[in-house]
Amino acid sequence: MKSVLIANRGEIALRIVRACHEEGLEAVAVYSAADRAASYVRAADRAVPIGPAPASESYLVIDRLLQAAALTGADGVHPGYGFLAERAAFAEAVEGAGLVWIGPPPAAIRAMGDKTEARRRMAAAGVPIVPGASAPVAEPEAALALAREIGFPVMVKAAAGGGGKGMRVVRGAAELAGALAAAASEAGKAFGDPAVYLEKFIVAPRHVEIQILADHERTVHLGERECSVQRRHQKLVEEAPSVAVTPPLRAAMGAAAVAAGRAVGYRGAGTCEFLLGADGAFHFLEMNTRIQVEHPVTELTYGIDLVREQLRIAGGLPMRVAAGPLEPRGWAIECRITSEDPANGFLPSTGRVEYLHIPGGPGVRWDSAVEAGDDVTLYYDSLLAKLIAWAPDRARAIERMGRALDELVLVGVATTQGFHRRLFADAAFRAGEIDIQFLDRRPDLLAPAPDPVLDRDLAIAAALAEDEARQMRRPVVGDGPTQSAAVWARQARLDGLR
Ligand code: MV4
Repeated sequence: MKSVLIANRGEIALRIVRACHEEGLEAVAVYSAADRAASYVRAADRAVPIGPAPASESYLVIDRLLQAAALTGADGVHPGYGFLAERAAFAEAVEGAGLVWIGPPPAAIRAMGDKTEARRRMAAAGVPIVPGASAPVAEPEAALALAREIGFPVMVKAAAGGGGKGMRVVRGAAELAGALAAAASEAGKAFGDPAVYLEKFIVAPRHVEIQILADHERTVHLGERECSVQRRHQKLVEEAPSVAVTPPLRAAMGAAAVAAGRAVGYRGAGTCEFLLGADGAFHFLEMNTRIQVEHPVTELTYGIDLVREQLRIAGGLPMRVAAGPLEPRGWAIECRITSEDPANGFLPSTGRVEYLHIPGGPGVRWDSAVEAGDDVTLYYDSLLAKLIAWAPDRARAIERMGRALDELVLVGVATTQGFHRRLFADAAFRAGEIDIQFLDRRPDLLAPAPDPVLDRDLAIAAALAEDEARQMRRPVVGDGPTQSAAVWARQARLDGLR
């Protein structure tokens, strides 16, 4: 492999460009009309336009991506995350075109994409799954019998699902038929497959996931990431390791994730998601057959560049991971800085990034392709940047993140920065008392507290700025020999204030 086409955009495209360059590979970017001036495009060695702004007409069009590879002579394709990353048909099309697919075998993607098949395969491999059924159920009578066997509360889930769509909690028999119909209808619309199945509902668990890496010889795990701080299935903060995972639990969950990978013939980087109960019991939820957004916290605690390893493995090289048990070193935390407005129910915000000051200094990593002058639109997901802090322990990683959040200045669009500052100052978060319902209990963290003093100061600043802008707009009259020095001086002072 000499040249990699990156079938993605934004921060992950830039992340892959960087890994390609360190591996001595050429990087080929693709871009929609909305991304033609993007930094990741300039960072690549070649770049190919693939269509208009909507992803359905650009980043999701398999033929255009393969044409871009043919045009540039790229011989590998990295899908990043999102878009086509977990479409087995795309992996097959890439391989069918004689290119190297930088991802797991299509059969592994397919096995894990069907949630009931994944459950059957995991159970057979000895991976603990959530108690429940591993075949779809359609009839309310059959579902009721199953639910009574499992015990309420149960969860109705889409067989083709994942990520929270087509999911319903059912607390008693009376709600079951309605939930079954609602979940099936939602699943049909979202995935083109109305099949649903039942699981025991696990109350207030943590979301803990295990990173695995597999080459042609070995399958290893790189410990856990704690991803419980989320809102409506959108992760906001991830950390490694987890306060809830002891070394023996890490070994057990790691062994389960390695068994999961082996059971489907996995290769490359992948992640097994688990629910971890307060009692320390863990249950396999699903496997993500891609590099994930939150991969940097694993990189920083295990000293491994996951994207470079993906490139090596796809190229047939062995992964550069020591034999024998690996251990996390220190603590890493990631904040997802998105263009969502906490003051407005996390509604996506748009606009131009007018000014950007990027945090730096010891232990701080900034993964982003956003720069001042960029327009933030509604065409793609709202992730602007990942701010990652590493330190020898969790308390210091939190201090460091607080400091980095203080340094960050992003003007022009509303972001989640303020939410993150409140979170990192919060006693419960600092004590590690988090589970997947944490933010449901803490609306106070989600929205900024009203601050009359700040509002007054902002009103004064806005009035002064408006007054200044008016003065700037007033034409300077009397230009020519009669122009007085005082007018020139005044104009110069106003220009200097601009
Ligand atoms: C669950 C669950 C509780 N019990 N399954 C959410 C998305 C999908 N990946 C699976 N999800 C869940 N499945 C059982 N049997 C709770 C969730 C869940 C969740 C899981 C991980 C991270 C955040 C979550 C938020 C709400 C619900």
